[in-house]
Amino acid sequence: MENNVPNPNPELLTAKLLEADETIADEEFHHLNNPADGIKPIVKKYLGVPNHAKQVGNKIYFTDGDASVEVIVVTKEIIRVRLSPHSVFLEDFSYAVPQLPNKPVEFTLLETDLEFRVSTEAVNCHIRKADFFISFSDKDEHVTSTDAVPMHWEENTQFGGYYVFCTKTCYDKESFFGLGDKATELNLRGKRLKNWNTDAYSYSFNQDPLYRSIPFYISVNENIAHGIFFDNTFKAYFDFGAEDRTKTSFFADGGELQYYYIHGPHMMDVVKNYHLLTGTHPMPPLWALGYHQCRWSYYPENKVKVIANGFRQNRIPCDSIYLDIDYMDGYRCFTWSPKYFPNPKKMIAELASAGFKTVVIIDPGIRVDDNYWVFKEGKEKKYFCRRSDDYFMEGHVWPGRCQFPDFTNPEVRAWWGDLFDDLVETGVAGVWNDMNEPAVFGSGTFPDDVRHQYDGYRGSHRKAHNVYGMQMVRATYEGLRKQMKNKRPFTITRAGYSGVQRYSSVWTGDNVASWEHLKIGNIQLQRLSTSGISFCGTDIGGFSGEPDGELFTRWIQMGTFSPFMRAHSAGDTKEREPWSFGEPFTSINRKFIELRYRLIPYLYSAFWEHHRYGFPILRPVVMHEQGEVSNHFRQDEFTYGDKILICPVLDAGLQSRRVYLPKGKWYNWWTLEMVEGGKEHVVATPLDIMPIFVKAGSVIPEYPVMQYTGEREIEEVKLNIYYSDYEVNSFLFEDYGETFAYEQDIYLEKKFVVNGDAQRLTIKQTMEGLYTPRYEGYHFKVNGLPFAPTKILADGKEITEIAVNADKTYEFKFPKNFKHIEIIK
Ligand code: MIG
Repeated sequence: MENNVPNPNPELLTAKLLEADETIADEEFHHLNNPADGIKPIVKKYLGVPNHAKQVGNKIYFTDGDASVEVIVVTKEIIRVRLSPHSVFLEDFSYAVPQLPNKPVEFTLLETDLEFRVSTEAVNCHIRKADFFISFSDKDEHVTSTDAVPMHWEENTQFGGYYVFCTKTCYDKESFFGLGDKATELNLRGKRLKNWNTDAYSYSFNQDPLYRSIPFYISVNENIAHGIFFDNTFKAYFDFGAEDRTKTSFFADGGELQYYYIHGPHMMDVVKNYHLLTGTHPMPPLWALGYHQCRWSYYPENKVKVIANGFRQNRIPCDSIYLDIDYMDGYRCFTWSPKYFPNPKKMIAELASAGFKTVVIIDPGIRVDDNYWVFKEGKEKKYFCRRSDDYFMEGHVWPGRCQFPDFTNPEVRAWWGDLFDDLVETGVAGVWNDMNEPAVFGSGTFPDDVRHQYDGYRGSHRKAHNVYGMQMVRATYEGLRKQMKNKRPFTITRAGYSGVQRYSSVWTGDNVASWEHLKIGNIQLQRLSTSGISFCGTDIGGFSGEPDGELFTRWIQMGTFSPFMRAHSAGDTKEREPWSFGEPFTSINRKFIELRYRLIPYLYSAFWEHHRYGFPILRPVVMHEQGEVSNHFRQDEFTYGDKILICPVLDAGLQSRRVYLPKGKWYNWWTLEMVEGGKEHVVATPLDIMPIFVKAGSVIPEYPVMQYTGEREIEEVKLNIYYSDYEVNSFLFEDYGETFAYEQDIYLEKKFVVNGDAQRLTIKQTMEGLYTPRYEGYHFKVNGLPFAPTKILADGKEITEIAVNADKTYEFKFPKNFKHIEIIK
């Protein structure tokens, strides 16, 4: 094959890319830089000239005579591209995308003098004849993405396979988002990042890689967004104009060069289509949306009870308590310390009767101990990972010398899932998976040569490393789901790969009690949410180090609006409960945790929008207004669902701060003042206030404050209505909150439409679904009315009991099945 090298010197470019990365083996580095020293230089091969196109169903193959490119029309917005150096494609298998959407899509294949072109209703994929450049354009022929160098590869003489590279043009004003939990600015422009799951205790700003690998990014350029999902589990790199400001590259140490081009034009379309490929979170049990209290560790049993009592005595709502590694017997998974927890079933039952769910940690390392049944079974069944020369993969973690189940083996996953039967029987409601990068003391992780079954597709640890944690939590989730019958399990994991959201929530790992980390966490959660993982949270307060009362309270405030809300701290820190800092902190923490509980129906509805329709729960400002380039650099404000905008207070001693509001009208949650969006506002931020704004026209549902979800039967739901002079839709999702009945359509989806003018405000309700909530009525609170009402008509009947408040809000009640309310001047 002739190497076709259109770029003046792409060798050099790649050499530079490699040079900057210490993790590419030294030997190769040496080759690249000393091609004349007698060692055979690495040969980088480029796609040649496409001479041929062949269509097989929705797949089109192009070849230069030796190498081939496969283009699959997945949907009208999604095109998958795959390269094979010698035209032999691997069997299609992906942990991220269990199944490609398989609705037939209309497309055309066209050949001109210059190119081959695959077109759907929304996208064109161009394959240029001169040089095999692949580019994409929208239906107006506007090019959104184009190769800057043809796709290329290098043989890997040690493991087999290839190092694979794709380099695209990076446009002048192009911005980049996504990529999971990266602890850096929200906009990734100018960054070079790596995906390799890593236990990153006390990570710092810009430290990379961290715990998860999400090889998905979103580009926004000239108000058009597209996404690239590089579904490759090997150690992978992304360069967004860092090496060369005109180029964006993604490349990996092995596997196929395979990526999905996902067309926008809006970031939201890209995220929804990424979810179409990789799935969404299942509906969480309602209690998991409450406040969680964690610590390394609460033990013995009595300490756990003291903490639980502390919540009830302080009247601070809480739904769950976590048991970290010390609950086990010598850190052996699936055992209990007879000394600290002599009767776990009784303890868990007592906690449950006080409204607490118990969540326990489970690590992947299994202690090598022939008297320990889990080890014995795993050994007998050959379930532990082995090295390439067949000896077991051994490493030290908490229990001492350990072996590790190969979670990429479906039989091992089923076995692991069944191991939870005792824990479930004991009453455990949720499982926390830690150390599953996998982390090993000393060496960091497994050596590259460890073998994995990989669901029958075999591979070394190089291929399985980034999915190990995801497959562990998958085994956990599937096992729990089976054991808990029809109840929704709760799982949380530290490591993950794209698609992990189908099995778990995540937290951002071992952060630090510092203001800087509050800022990092704020960005990480927005980024996770736009990268497929909406059910996410940080260790509130910071895992290591000591927050003061102010930092802890500001963190609780932000955490109130994290889809997953949990305080956690390392074992060597001072007490870290919401009342540990005295007043005024305790009261403010209570006020915010209560707010969390009040807004549970709103969050739950946002969760449904996520689960069912693929919307992220947290949405950075750029997702609302991507056309405005200045918004590409805003990373403090975000919306929680689509109606509530939050701007956390991220510095000590701050009495006010600037908050940008997207265009439209907003209400200050605290003062009810109406403000115009499309600009920044200075907002007062005394310690008990965090800026919260509600979109005009919203209906925000609210539950009464309870000490835990389900403490009492809900008698009525409060609907906070915010006047608007244009039409706005809101949703409320309701169901049993703990079963999978929603999969059989047992739920209720309510839609509210609010619209007003100078004379009236109308609220309409429609609903769909098979569920009937038990409460009878709504308690309406109408905010921001520009007139004093003389009459309120509900389904034609006049409402006579109206409370008029000093702040010009109006309250009244009406049965929950209303269709039409009119508030008249
Ligand atoms: O080596 O289980 O990130 O949340 O408390 C430390 C003890 C292991 C790391 C987790 C942290 C957890 C801790 N774990």
